[in-house]
Formats: sequence, structure tokens, C-alpha cells
Amino acid sequence: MTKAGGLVYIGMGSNLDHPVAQVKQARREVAALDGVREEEFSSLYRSFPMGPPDQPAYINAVMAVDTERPPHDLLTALQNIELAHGRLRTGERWGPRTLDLDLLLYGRCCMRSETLTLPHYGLPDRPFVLYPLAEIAPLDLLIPGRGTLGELLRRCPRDGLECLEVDDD
Ligand code: PH2
Ligand code: MG
Ligand code: MG
Repeated sequence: MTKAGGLVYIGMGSNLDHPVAQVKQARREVAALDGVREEEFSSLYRSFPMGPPDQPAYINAVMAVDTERPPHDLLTALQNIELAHGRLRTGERWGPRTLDLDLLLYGRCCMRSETLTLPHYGLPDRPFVLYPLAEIAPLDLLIPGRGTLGELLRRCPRDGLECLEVDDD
């Protein structure tokens, strides 16, 4: 169990170079990190791009892990996985990407540093985060400073978010 209590939730997204395969591979790589155990993995979802509209649809999912690794150390490990997937930092805000791994929640931890804000600032109003999260987390999950997951979900339209067929692997 994390020192802050509760699980760590990681948001995954991809809209370049076989997004479904990118996300499935990232799941295996996160689960294989030292000191990290997979607890849950949501369905895959297809979502309209938030940001510049002239980019492909995204595949999104959320993963729950249990870990003793501290937040910044885990963030670095996730960024290394992004880089190994050919992630380029073009500087374009919300531009297309091969793989995005966002630390959404780290138990009940609240922090703001230059590189990491917890909970993730986009969590409260992004359907492609909240709906997959609600598949694997209880609706009474407390999002520090924001209320419960159920409350956030009620205020968040699906915005065309589509759950893909389940295929177990
Ligand atoms: N991520 C972004 C920008 N826009 N749009 C969707 N649908 N899904 C994402 O994961 C996403 C996005 C930047 O992180
Ligand atoms: Mg993101
Ligand atoms: Mg990111």
C-alpha cells in the first residue's frame, strides 16, 4: 500500500502509430516496473481529441496500481516508458502523441511541484479520464479537493466517448 494510503491511478492515452497496441503494451510495461503491482485495468475507450481538432481520435484507459515508489520516482519511470514509445515533446499543447501516461491520483496525496500536480489538474472534467476511472474505482472515491468521483462524473457529459469491445489479454 502506498504511504499516502489508497491506490495509484494512471491515465493512458495514444492517438498515433497504432494507439490500441500502444496502450496495451504500456499496460504490460507499467505492470513490469520494479515495486509496482497492477490492481485493475479499465476497458479501452475511443475519444474525440481535446485540443486541436485536426488530429486522430484517442484511445484512452485507466490503470490502478499499488506501489511503494514515491510519486516523483514513479513519474520518471512513466516518462521513460513514454520516451521508449517514441514520444516526442513538440511543445504543441494537447497535440498528438504515441503515448501519454498521466499520474492521476496517488492515494490521497495532494502536491504541486514544477513537474507534478496531484490530483492531476485535468481529472475533474475529462470524460476520457472519469469514465474509465469509474469502471475500476468506487464512486465514493475521494478526489482530494474536488469531491467524490461520483459527483464529478454526474457533471461530466460523455462527449462522444465510446467504450470499445472487451477483449481479454
Ligand atoms: N490527451 C491530451 C490532449 N487531448 N484528447 C483525448 N481525447 N484524450 C487524451 O488523452 C488527450 C486528449 C493531452 O494529454
Ligand atoms: Mg494527458
Ligand atoms: Mg501527460
